[in-house]
Amino acid sequence: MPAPPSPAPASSTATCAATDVPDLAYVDSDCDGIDGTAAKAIFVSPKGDNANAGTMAAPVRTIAAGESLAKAGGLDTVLIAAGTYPEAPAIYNAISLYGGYDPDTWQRRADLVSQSTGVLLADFSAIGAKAENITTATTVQQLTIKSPNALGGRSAYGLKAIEASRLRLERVTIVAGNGSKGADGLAGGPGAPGANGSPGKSGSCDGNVGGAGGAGGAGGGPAWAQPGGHGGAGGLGSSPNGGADGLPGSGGAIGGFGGATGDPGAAGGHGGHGQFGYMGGNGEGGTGGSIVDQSWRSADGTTAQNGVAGTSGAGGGGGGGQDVWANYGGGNGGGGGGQGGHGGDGGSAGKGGGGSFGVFAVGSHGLEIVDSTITATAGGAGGSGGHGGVGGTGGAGGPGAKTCLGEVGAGGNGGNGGAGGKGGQGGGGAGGPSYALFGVNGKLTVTGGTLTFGKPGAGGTAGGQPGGAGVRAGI
Ligand SMILES: [Ca+2]
Ligand SMILES: [Ca+2]
Ligand SMILES: [Ca+2]
Repeated sequence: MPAPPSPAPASSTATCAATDVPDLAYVDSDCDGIDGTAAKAIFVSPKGDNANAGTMAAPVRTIAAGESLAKAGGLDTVLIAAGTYPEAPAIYNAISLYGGYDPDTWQRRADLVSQSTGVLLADFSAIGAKAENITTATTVQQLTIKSPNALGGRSAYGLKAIEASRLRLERVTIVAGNGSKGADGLAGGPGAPGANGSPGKSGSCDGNVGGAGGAGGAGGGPAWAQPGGHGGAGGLGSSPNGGADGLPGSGGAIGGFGGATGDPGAAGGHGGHGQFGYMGGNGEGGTGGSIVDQSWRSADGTTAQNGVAGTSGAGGGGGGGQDVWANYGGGNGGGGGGQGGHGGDGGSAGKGGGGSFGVFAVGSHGLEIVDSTITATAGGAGGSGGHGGVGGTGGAGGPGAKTCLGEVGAGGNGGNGGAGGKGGQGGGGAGGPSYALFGVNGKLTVTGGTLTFGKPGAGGTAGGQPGGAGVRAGI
């Protein structure tokens, strides 16, 4: 019969376990000198070098390098000494991150801060850390994660969690930077001015030939404001008909009546003026936003309407001829009406402002947040819509001719075109929101800790709505 095994010494092996997971009581359960198992972890320190092997004696410098070594070595633990890391950690499935270690002794304390500063991405959004596809239990413990402020109307995310259902945050501090103001819309261009009416042609004292009416102002192509009315021709002394009436303008301006034949012939009437165009409608302001490519996009405003063109002036009437036999005179031509000014272009829309999100989660059902401090700061304001362009001035009516007025009638002046209307102001963008926790398609579990949100961004003029704000929304 074999002898019974001798009892283990009471001092050491009885209290040492086979494994040691880093925990918030910092218990060195396997008695290897640190909280955690030194032989099965990668070490990261501000005093490290990425050419090192990542051991306790030879740590690496960056969290990313530590994670690479853990992956390559089939390890699941990265221990991070106190200090600052200018990076945005990617949190990988089944590789846990533990901060709060003394960089010299690798002892762990509550007052030691291991902090990453985050980065600004190429699209100008800011991110502190990103966890994606976490399907196996993965822990981030005693780490401080910050993001810089976003730029270019983009959002700042402390932690972006995409399908990170098995992620557990313990005593983590997350601070998202400010969302950025949305871009203002561009001002609309001014409307082109209307063309002037042409002067009437001169009549004659004795020639019995009336002057032609001036052409109405025209220009800018078929989509443009209607041309002014043509001026009436001067009458013949040998005819009882008198000068011709000017043609009406586009908006109903009445042409000047032709002057009667006589001695002297009567003057033609002036053409009526066109009307002012009216202002284009403002664009609509943005409200709320949506998730696009796993990021927040506050709603933009819409572009404003263009101003409406002014209407054109009518032509002046032709002057009457002189009806004295053998001394007949031809009346003077009326001036053409001026063209209406084109409307100013509407201003373009303001863009939505960026939000500030402590944790932004998409499809992360079951993500746990324990005794952590999550802070969102200010959302960016929505951009203002661009102002509308001024309307073009109306073309001037052409003057009627005024030759030999002792014998024949003057041509009437053409009416002026109306000025174009101003373009509307573009709609303002929605303000960026501020939420400590925000997301879709998932449900987070929060135990203890502190959740704080900041001031949401104001809506841009005209009509943009402010962003939402709160401790948590959607998750
Ligand atoms: Ca432990
Ligand atoms: Ca240990
Ligand atoms: Ca005459």
